[in-house]
Amino acid sequence: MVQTPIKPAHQDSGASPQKRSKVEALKERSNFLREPLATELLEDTTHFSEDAIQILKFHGSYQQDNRDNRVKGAEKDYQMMLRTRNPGGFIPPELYLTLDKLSDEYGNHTLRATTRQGFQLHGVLKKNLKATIAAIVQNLGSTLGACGDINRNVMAPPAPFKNRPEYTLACEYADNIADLLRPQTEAYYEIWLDGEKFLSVEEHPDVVAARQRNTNGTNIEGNLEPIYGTHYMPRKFKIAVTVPGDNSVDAYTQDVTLVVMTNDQGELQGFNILAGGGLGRTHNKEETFARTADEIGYVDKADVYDVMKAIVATQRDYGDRYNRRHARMKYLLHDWGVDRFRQQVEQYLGKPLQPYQPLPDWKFYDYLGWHEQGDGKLFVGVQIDNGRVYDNGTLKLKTALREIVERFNLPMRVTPNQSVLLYEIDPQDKAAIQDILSRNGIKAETEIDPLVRFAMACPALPTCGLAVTESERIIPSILERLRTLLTKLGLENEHFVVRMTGCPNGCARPYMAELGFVGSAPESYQVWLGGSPNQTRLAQPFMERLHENDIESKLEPIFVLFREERQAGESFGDFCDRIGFEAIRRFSENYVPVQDAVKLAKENRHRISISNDVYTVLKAASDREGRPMSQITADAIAFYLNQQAQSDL
Ligand code: SRM
Ligand code: SF4
Repeated sequence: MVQTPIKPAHQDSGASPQKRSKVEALKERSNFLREPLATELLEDTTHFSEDAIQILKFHGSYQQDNRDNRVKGAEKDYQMMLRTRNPGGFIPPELYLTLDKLSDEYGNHTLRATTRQGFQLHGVLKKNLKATIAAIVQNLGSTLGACGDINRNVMAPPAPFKNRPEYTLACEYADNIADLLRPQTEAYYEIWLDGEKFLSVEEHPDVVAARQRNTNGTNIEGNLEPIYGTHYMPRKFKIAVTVPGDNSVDAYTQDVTLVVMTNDQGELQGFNILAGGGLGRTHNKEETFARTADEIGYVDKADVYDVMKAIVATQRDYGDRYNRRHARMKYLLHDWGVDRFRQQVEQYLGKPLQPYQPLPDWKFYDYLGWHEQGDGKLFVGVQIDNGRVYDNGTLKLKTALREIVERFNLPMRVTPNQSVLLYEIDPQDKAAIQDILSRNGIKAETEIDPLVRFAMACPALPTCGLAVTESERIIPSILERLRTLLTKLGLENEHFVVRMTGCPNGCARPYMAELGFVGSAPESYQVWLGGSPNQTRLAQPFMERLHENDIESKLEPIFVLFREERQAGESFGDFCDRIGFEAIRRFSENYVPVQDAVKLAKENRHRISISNDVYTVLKAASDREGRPMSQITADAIAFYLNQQAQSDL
């Protein structure tokens, strides 16, 4: 067996010599992702061993337990989570209907749209795992490489515009790059499909040729996995392909983002490259951090697969295989700097990268609601709160999506914001589809509180083994409380990007939010402020532990300062970034809460009479500003007295 040439991390980073991480040895012993998984799958047990769990991840599944059902001394309620790999979020109708059915047959009756445009099934028992994966693959899906130390689901803007070639190109290249970096081992088909190989579409010939081409050591000669080698990647690896100006994919958070560059005729010329983004971190471990990607350069279209291989080879050969906390490519970029990273990529590529080309400003799009597709057909974006597809009282999202896909045979694209777009809609079917949505309680995008619309939360409890706090289950009530608070402060029309996670791993990308909540202790969150509405700037940690009971009292002063000192049109995140945490802290320390101010005013109250006209004006001002009439009166009198004092001078 030809081994991956692993360069010891300590030779590059100056760290002290140490042992390669345990997962490296497991990958090496696994016989290309087979063992001990294949053997343990045949055993009549409820769960896999620690070693098998690591290999299982490469097949798109995590072993979990329902944490709500933990009982001291009893075996955990083991269950598997499955994640699909579907580049650009593409889900053909037969796959959606299969997932929907599997969730009822083997899962917990819900589906979950993820932040990387996939679907997850939760609650699958070990004994049903094979049947579940087999059904997914037989219905044009896959879970191979959705998790594990490997290229993950490749993202692309979900909008299915047919008259904007750059969008079609982004999806096409997301597909092709996913194919290029697909593991070549047959283990997946052997284990889950008894050796039967299903491939939904033929690979593009350029992809096949690029995979075999060994430019300057990008391939491991003689290895079954020419690009990855025996040890696959040091850690997970994430790629997005987008179009200029469309930041629906959170371009700065990926290991690599390619930006499709076209000429005025819409013909593909090449790709801008961003690299080195990543969000996972650990509380109180300063050496771990969220990082935004750097602009690396530009390549002509002919070089796109080779440059992707060059970047992968750089991380494969120089990424840290000793310390998994330091193994993501962002740390290589951080430790080396952009110039050294670029030089290494150029060495594998065999030519220099060209300068990064100017781009328009980035914007975030969620594509909810009805849109023209550009070829006479329509698409509709349907909001899924925090990605959870289920029937809940009068909101019957699961029923609605099933009925629409079943009746109209529509494909969908999962969005990077945990929602879905149904497309290829004949305009004559619009009314019937809208009727199904309305009948099942699904709000039009204009009826959704924008705080809710632009928010995201990770699954956290009860399925995620790493969760410290609630996230998906608590965020609806937190958003409601934020809305009430904002309304009380006269900011009822305000909204900003809120993202929440149950731990610092960053699955709902909270570090790019304008207001991020990151689980830091039971019922408490680290608060991040200052991200931008278009997700181009990293937020910063403002508060280490905010207990969920203290949300109003701690955030009220920040919102009041925002109300008083924002510039025209300035967003909450931009405001926090401009004014700085020092100013926010100073203001918060001296702040008298609105309720207390009212109480104080009541205690020292003396009655005066005013005319009906003045009362009407005062009342209108109070409604408009969301402040008590007593406060406005006090301000007006203070202003008057101040003017008098000035004129007396
Ligand atoms: Fe994630 C681990 C869920 C996107 C960073 N993530 C996990 C696990 C599998 C927990 C575990 O290891 O046991 C979570 C399963 C929870 C559950 O019950 O389902 C989990 N991650 C998710 C999803 C489902 C969150 C969501 O709300 O949709 C997302 C699945 C995406 C997909 O379809 O592939 C998801 N995870 C992300 C993202 C965002 C992204 O990729 O755009 C990040 C931050 C970006 C990044 O990778 O830097 C992310 N997840 C992590 C990390 C920290 C990685 C690191 O570099 O330190 C972990 C833990 C780990 O890998 O050790 C993790
Ligand atoms: Fe689990 Fe943490 Fe990811 Fe949330 S952010 S899903 S708690 S790993």
